[in-house]
Amino acid sequence: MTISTFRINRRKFLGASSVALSGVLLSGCDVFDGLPADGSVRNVLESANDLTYRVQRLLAGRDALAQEFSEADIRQPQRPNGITAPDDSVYKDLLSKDFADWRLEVAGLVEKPLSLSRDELQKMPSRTQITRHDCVEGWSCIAKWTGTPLSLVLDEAKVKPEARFVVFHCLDTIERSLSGDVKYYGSIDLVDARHPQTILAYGLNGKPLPVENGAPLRVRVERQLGYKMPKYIHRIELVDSFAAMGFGKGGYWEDRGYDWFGGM
Ligand SMILES: Nc1nc2c(c(=O)[nH]1)N[C@H]1C(S)=C(S)[C@@H](COP(=O)(O)O)O[C@H]1N2
Ligand SMILES: [Mo]
Repeated sequence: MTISTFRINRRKFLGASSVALSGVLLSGCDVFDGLPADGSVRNVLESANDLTYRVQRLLAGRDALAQEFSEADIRQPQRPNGITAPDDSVYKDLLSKDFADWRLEVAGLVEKPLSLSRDELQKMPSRTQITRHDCVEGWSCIAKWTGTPLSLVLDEAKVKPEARFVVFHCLDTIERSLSGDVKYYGSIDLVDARHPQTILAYGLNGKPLPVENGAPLRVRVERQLGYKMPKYIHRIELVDSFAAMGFGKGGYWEDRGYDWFGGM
């Protein structure tokens, strides 16, 4: 009972917020425009977040796999969404050299910080999976993703025991405003980071990952919603808290009201 009530609140909130948020992107007005100023919606949402997270962890089990599909289920290209052509000069420079100078940095609470080229990542063992991508905006796409299991990269970097979350830093600017430009960022916990289907993907449907879907590297976290899978990543940071990042909620969309645990 309680759970479904919370879930309804969350759905309503998401519906209202995507309207408000698209206004934000265009007008640069207050990010919580359209919500009661007293924060009541956000308070309900925050308790719902926490509850959904813990209940889903309990019900689904920590290692449950997302459904995988067959080649025949792939009926269309992966629909690009969010930023699809970063116009950041750093990104465009990297792209113009086919990402030869691009590196994935692994930093923060690790014993051995890494700086990996695309070749080095592709030489590591890979995993290919055909999965369904669900966006909160209400569409889904089945596609085949190939990449390096994130757990292998974390093992290589030797995560320190105090680390709790993996933060992904991206090259694309998602918001431009007077208070400064914001590049996309997001995070997951170490349980999801070490999940066997969590990969750093460089391949899509048997080809190199296209720019619109996040070249040269994007995250796949198959039991979560689309916004939990940052594209254009260049730095992975192990942290024990989100306090120093954005508004402290762990991601660009989370800082603007979405669930931190965007699970399904
Ligand atoms: N860097 C970055 N990552 C991102 C986004 C974005 O705008 N920038 N959008 C997110 C959202 S809301 C979705 S649904 C998926 C879309 O991935 P796709 O373009 O491959 O379909 O990427 C997610 N990751
Ligand atoms: Mo999305």
